[in-house]
Order: sequence, then structure tokens, then C-alpha cells
Amino acid sequence: MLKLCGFAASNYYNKVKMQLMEKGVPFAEELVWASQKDEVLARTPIGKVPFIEVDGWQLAESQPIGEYIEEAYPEKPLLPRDPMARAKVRELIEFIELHLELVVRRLYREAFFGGTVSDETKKEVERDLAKGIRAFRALAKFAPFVAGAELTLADCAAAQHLPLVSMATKRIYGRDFFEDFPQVAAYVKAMNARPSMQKIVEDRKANAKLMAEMAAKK
Ligand SMILES: N[C@@H](CCC(=O)N[C@@H](CS)C(=O)NCC(=O)O)C(=O)O
Repeated sequence: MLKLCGFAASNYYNKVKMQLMEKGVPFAEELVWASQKDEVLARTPIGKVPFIEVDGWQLAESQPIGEYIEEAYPEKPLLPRDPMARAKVRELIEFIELHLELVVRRLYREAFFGGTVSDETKKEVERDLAKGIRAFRALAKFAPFVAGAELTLADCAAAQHLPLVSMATKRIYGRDFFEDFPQVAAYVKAMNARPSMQKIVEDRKANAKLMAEMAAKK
């Protein structure tokens, strides 16, 4: 059986988990923390999660993992058949991850982990996020799903990453950078009502609690 490895507070882990649940693919989970320890690097070459293990293979990076799952489990596809429609879904994922999530990630240390981020970084993130949000606005459909009428892999990514943009910008700048793009909050609410997301949110909370307990013991 396919094994999903990582931790439930990870948005990239949950991107894959949502895909598996939405498709009804049976899977097991193993709690693995991101790490540079040899035993972790032996399973995921840059020490990041998620990775999957299947039939003796290990595969890292959520996007190739997602593409593998689509090909290995073609029932209930989360990529459209039409080549351009498929490419547009992948384009949205790239924009959400490269130009929103990876930009806002630079704030997480202060927004979520009790650290600090320099004023210079905050200014750079503000500038880069404005560009990323403008691009995302031009691409996102919310009709009702992020790429159009059907649930796709782009929703598995968007449902995890978009709330982080709102949460982190609220904490760092005192305002949600999506505040004048109300379709985002309505979309996140609708996605959170799906059984897959309810399970993800429940597991994420339990994992975050475990992380807090571990941090308190250090
Ligand atoms: N591009 C990677 C990103 C994965 C990622 O950044 N995972 C985080 C957890 S959400 C991680 O492992 N961080 C540890 C690190 O950066 O060393 C993917 O799509 O899987």
C-alpha cells in the first residue's frame, strides 16, 4: 500500500493527503519530521516532506508525487483530459506555490514559530506578494473550484496554501492581503467543509499540539 510520509501540520503533506482522500486511494501514513539526519536523508534526498513509499520506491516533492498518483490511480481523475486544461491546472499550482506560498513562507518564522523576520524581508515579501496575488487573481476561476467547474489537483494545493497567506499577512502586517479578494475566503470556507479537509484540519491540529509539546520540553 502507498505510504505517505511526513507530518500533518505540513501544507505540502496535506496537498498530497487531500488528493489521496478525494480520489479514494487507500494509503498509510508515517510520521516523519523534516530533517537533515542521515536516516531521513536516506528516504527524502533534501530532508523535506512529503515523500511517499510504494513498492520499494521512494518519491519526494509533492508535485511529482501528485502526478504519479494521477497516473497510477486513474479513477476519479483530478487533472482534466484536455492537454491545455491540464496545463492550466499545473500553471495555477506553480503560481500558487512559487509566487504565493514560497513568498509568504519567508514570514512563517515570525508569524507561526515565535522567531523574528527582518523589516527588509517584510518589505520584500510585501512587494513580491502584491505581484503574486495580482497574477493569481488573473488565473483563478473560483467557478466554484479554483481552476473551474471541477475539483482538480490545483484545489488540493490551494486549499492548503491560500489560508497561510491570509494568516501570515494578518499576523505580520495587521491585514489579510486577500481582504479585497473575498472569493478566496468564501472558497476556503467551502473547501474546509469537504470531508477530506475536515480530516486534514483535525489531524493538523493534533500534530500542531504535538509540536508545541515537543518544543516546550526542549
Ligand atoms: N517543494 C516541496 C516543498 C515541501 C516543503 O517545503 N516541506 C516542508 C514542510 S511544509 C519541509 O519539509 N520543510 C523542511 C525544510 O525546509 O528543510 C514539495 O512540494 O513537496
